Parts: sequence; C-alpha cells; structure tokens
Amino acid sequence: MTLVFVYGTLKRDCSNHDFMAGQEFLGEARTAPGFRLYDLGGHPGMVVLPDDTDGVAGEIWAIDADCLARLDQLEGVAEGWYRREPVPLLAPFANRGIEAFVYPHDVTGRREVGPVWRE
Ligand code: PCA
Repeated sequence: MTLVFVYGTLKRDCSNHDFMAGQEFLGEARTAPGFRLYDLGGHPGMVVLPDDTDGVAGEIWAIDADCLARLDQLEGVAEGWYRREPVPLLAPFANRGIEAFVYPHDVTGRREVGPVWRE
C-alpha cells in the first residue's frame, strides 16, 4: 500500500473519484504552507509557492499498486505533466513522506483557486 495526498478531481464527490474505487480513505489533510491551487481547466494544479501561508486541503488515501499505476497514467507522470513527489503535510500526517501530484509548470494566466478545490 502507498499513501497519497489528493487535492483535486480524485477527491470524494469529484469527477475522477472513480479512480479511487476500492481504495481506503484515511482522512482529510492539509499541506504545510507553501502550496496553492490553480485552475488548469476543470482540474487543479498544486504548485509550490514559497510565500503562500495557507497550504492546500485534500485527502489521504491508502492505495494499492494497480491504483497507483492508474493514477500515474491519469496524471501524465511519465510525460512530466504532473510530478509525484513527497509534500509536507500538517498533523496527523506530518513527516511521513506522503506523495502528491505536484504541478511543476508555469501557471501564469491561470485562475488562482486558493486552498480548496470544489466542483
Ligand atoms: N487530480 C489529482 C491531481 C490534480 C487532479 O485533479 C488530485 O486530485 O490530487
């Protein structure tokens, strides 16, 4: 099992949540400050933003290897669209090396969403 932090369309009640079918929800979580969401067109990208003070809200899931592979494909990890990397989370998930799909590209001109993605 792998723990992942999801903050966008993979969350409960969101458009890609079917990808989490059969996996285990462990709880709501929030990153440390330094991350913000931007609207990439129906889905958010979480970017590193050093002067952010709020962080990003999301969910922790325990997922199996098949699910992880499907998520990597969905998020275009091999193509460098999103990068799956550890993000600092607040308690009770702090210091556990939990990964999220971070958006590593320029967000100039994208709508700033703030800390919570809603559909
Ligand atoms: N799906 C992933 C990354 C962005 C998105 O919409 C997630 O929910 O974490």
